[in-house]
Amino acid sequence: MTDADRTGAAARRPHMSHWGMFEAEVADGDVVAAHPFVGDADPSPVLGNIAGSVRNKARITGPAVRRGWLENGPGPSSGRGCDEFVSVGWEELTELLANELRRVVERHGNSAIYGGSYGWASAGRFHHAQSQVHRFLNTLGGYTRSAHSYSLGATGVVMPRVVGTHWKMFARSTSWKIISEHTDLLVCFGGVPLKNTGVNHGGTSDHPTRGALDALRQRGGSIVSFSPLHDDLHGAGERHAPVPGTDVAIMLALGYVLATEGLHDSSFLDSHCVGYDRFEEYLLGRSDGVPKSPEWAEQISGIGAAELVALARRMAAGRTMVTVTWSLQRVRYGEQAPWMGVTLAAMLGQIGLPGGGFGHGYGSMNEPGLAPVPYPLPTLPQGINPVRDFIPVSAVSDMLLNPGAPFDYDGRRLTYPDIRMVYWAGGNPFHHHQDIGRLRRALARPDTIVVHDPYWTPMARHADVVVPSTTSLERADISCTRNDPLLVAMHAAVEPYADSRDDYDTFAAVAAKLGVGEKFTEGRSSQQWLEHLYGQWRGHVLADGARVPSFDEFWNRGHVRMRTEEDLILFGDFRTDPVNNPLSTPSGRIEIFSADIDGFGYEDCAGHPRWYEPEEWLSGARAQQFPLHLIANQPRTRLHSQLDHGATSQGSKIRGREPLRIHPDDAAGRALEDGDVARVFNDRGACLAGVVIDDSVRRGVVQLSTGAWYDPLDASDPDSLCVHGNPNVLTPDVGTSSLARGCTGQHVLVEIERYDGDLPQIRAFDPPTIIRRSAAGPVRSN
Ligand SMILES: Nc1nc2c(c(=O)[nH]1)N[C@H]1C(S)=C(S)[C@@H](COP(=O)(O)OP(=O)(O)OC[C@H]3O[C@@H](n4cnc5c(=O)[nH]c(N)nc54)[C@H](O)[C@@H]3O)O[C@H]1N2
Ligand SMILES: Nc1nc2c(c(=O)[nH]1)N[C@H]1C(S)=C(S)[C@@H](COP(=O)(O)OP(=O)(O)OC[C@H]3O[C@@H](n4cnc5c(=O)[nH]c(N)nc54)[C@H](O)[C@@H]3O)O[C@H]1N2
Ligand SMILES: [Mo]
Repeated sequence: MTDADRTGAAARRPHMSHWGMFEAEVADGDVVAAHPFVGDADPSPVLGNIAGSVRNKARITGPAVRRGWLENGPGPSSGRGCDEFVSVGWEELTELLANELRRVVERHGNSAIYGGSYGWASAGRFHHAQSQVHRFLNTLGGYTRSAHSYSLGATGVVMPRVVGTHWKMFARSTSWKIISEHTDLLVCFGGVPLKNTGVNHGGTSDHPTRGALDALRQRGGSIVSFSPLHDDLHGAGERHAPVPGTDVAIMLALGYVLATEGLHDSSFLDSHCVGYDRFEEYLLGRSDGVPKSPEWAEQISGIGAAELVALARRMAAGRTMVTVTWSLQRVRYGEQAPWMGVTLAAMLGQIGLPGGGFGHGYGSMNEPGLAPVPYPLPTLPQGINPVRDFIPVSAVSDMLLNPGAPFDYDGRRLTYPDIRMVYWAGGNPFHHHQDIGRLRRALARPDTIVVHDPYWTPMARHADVVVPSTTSLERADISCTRNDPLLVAMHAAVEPYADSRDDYDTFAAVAAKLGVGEKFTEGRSSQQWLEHLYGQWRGHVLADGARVPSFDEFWNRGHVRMRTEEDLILFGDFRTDPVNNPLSTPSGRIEIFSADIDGFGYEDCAGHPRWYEPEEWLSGARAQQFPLHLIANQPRTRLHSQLDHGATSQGSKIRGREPLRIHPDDAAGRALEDGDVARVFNDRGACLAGVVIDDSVRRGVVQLSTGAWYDPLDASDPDSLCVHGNPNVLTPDVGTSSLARGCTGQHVLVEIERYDGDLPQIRAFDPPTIIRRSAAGPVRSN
């Protein structure tokens, strides 16, 4: 590629973000507008954050090392997050990184490196930061890894045991086309929030959800939504606002009506499921003396018993799809909601029929409902990790705080390794992890923390070695996902900013210092890798009999269109012939009762779905002290913490703070007015947020989305007030259950009061103090 190609001689270049395909308009070395792809039916407003993101003040301008680490050497330190940084050159940085990696591996072994490095980074198959860091660490002999995701921690472990898979539920879900043509009644737990369908991991060229829901209604179908937020469903529909965290009780009551009125499909339960009898003992109260009746569920959820009876009858009368958003499993006992959702759909007997059955994640991401492509994706090989140690991803603080301690996971007893080095590229634990005070204490433990990021995120500030990465806008890549017809040429829009580098080039240089450069690069430049990965992928498509352009043709045209499977029905083959198309469960069928899970003997996850009272809920003891239920859901105005400084995200802030929505009655009781700043607190921490009074939020519930950059008033205090509104200073770091130990960030109890003190400045986007060495001695800047 020539320099002219890299800087973008043409005014607009095709590019891809996790929230949609666009053309980048460039002026003065930055992207000044992101114009949505013409083929996108409903582009995401999050595109508005891209303008100005390259030359933003929060960018890391060059390699930097924490002063305390540079002066005292590796070791535990509470200076992380408040120390100054020293600016170093690339050669010095490469040398420091290589020496420290060598020291840790030689003295403590590869399992002492935590390389889980969770995070979304950017779209693009080759420069994908997680693939790069994993390949790099594997080249050095491996690392302690992480399993599953913050998105689907509970689902990822429980659903393979129930239906034999977790990813097929979204990647091979019943398509929107089939739903809009066949579904009579869509019953959605968690709604179908359009704000979330803007996003897809790896990118997306179209957003069809809004259109599909409208088409379903036009055909005469109807939608019933359960959510504490009115706007989790767009357009007409029947809305119920339950007490948060009580969906399993509601689903049990719906099942109870089906069972007691003989509306359940016994023959489907016999032919395609195991363990219904065992579950029914519990449902009817024969095993525990408590019938899960609509009256029982009304006490728990606040939804009227008569309404539940009527809904259960309607569900049995037509073609019904039961959907559960991912948020419902990102809570304590999160394994239960998807398991009970499948069980309810199995009782209706429509799993595998057009427009009926079960869905998981409609409205959580764009992917569910989109037709899959039949080809493998171009993928950077990650090599082999010989280290056996791993943790469930959200156990990162547990691991760092408890080296050598045993823990339960999915029927196994594992041990936390003793981590000396934490290596992160493409994620932000201060965004994704719960109980930030505890996280900060955990991050004080290892000898060395390395972070690659384009921006001075709170995680970069807590690092010892800070590596400035390019953003995707500064490099060429290929993007595609398993549920989008387009393979897209991501042209570089601008030159790399300041002294930043592609992660690939950093890893290649450190690998070379350690004598394994060739093993890491296989002798290819980035451009050669793109052509190589394209060539491999092209081979699969050619074998399928389709025409595929050469790399150069593809690059000039901007994208290639692939075949997709439009009429997919989740578990359709299994329904037609369960003997020849069994599920990958021990029985080959849907496991309403799992003998394996039952055999683990966990107190917090039994052998069939059941109701557990969570700690963080409005009817529990904790609510006496903290009487509001905070929903920490995904932000409407950005992806996670990414580009929180962008125009769409900043446009929603109130006096610089993240907006918090509260019902008028709850606001009145606390003398809060629209536009006030409030202190949100519990016994774990506190943050400031901007008050938005809104009756689309249920009484007793407040909503504060994730993603405001952590901004401690006193950076040296792990429990400091966050002045910007990061809800993870409040959330519990407990794990869904002993089965999955998934993330529980969605729910937390809090109290709120008006904040009348002087408003602290927002400093989250200001770089830390950086000492630049000069011949005359150190010079401070920030
Ligand atoms: N309370 C609460 N917490 C939650 C959730 C919740 O519901 N409630 N949801 C959880 C969920 S589902 C998720 S997925 C997580 C998301 O958590 P993360 O994925 O960790 O969040 P992001 O903000 O996307 O972090 C990505 C980081 O990668 C950086 N980056 C982008 N491109 C590149 C690149 O090319 N190279 C490098 N080196 N870095 C790059 C970005 O600047 C950013 O800092 O949050 C979880 N946290
Ligand atoms: N705009 C935008 N879209 C995104 C993301 C983003 O950061 N920004 N992140 C993406 C990622 S990584 C993921 S994993 C998905 C996550 O997808 P989800 O986890 O499904 O998304 P959330 O927005 O956290 O939650 C969906 C809705 O569930 C509702 N809800 C919460 N608790 C309860 C409850 O107890 N009962 C009921 N009935 N409803 C409840 C909330 O009101 C919320 O709006 O979103 C993706 N989409
Ligand atoms: Mo996620």
